[in-house]
Amino acid sequence: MCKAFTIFVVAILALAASPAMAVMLELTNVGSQGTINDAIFQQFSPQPTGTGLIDPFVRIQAKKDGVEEGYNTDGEREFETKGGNFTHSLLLSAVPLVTINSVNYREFFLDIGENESEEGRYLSVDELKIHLEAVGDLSGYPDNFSDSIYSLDDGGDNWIKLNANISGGGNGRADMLAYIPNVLFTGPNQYVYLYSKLGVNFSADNGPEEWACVPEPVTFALLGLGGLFLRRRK
Ligand SMILES: [Ca+2]
Ligand SMILES: [Ca+2]
Ligand SMILES: [Ca+2]
Ligand SMILES: [Ca+2]
Repeated sequence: MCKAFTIFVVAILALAASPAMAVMLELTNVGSQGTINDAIFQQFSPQPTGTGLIDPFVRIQAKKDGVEEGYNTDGEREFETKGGNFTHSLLLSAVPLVTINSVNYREFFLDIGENESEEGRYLSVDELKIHLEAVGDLSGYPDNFSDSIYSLDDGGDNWIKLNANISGGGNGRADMLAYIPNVLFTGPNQYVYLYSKLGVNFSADNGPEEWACVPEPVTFALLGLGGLFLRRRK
């Protein structure tokens, strides 16, 4: 009896000491959404007429299928970050501010391009970190960077599962919206750096992945938010 009680107490203590449970957010159905560390993530398929509206600020693509990571900068491109016009510095003023249920968020789009096979269509967003810095050409990640203002993995190894086929599989149409609480974007630094790592849980393949912002003013009525209109503020 005494031994059983001891085992019970040890089990309770072990449970209390274990790290917070990791979250796997599944955005594999139309309009599905969820929250990780106060940021809202939502599956989103824009109308194809949106071509030209989206302005990518970082393009990431693995050389071979697998894991890829990168971030936007005007400086040296690291990891699997691609050069050219699709990767550049980003000022906070260029990131749309939207209000959802009376809370202000900064809005980002992710456009993934995956092969359409049964397994290939899936892609995981395994890390997402946002930093604010004084200049737009930093490199040497993460040593030369300030602490992140947002991290997907605060509190556990969280990740997001995407299904590229909902938006047609390829590039040119966004797959996910990310809403990061605006209250986190404080301080004098105006350059936004978005670091992400994809493909750990579900492999990256086929075309590149791109994070983007949509120039204001645009108004969307989003599925999955109960038809709620998101007001873009000037
Ligand atoms: Ca896509
Ligand atoms: Ca894949
Ligand atoms: Ca993670
Ligand atoms: Ca891809």
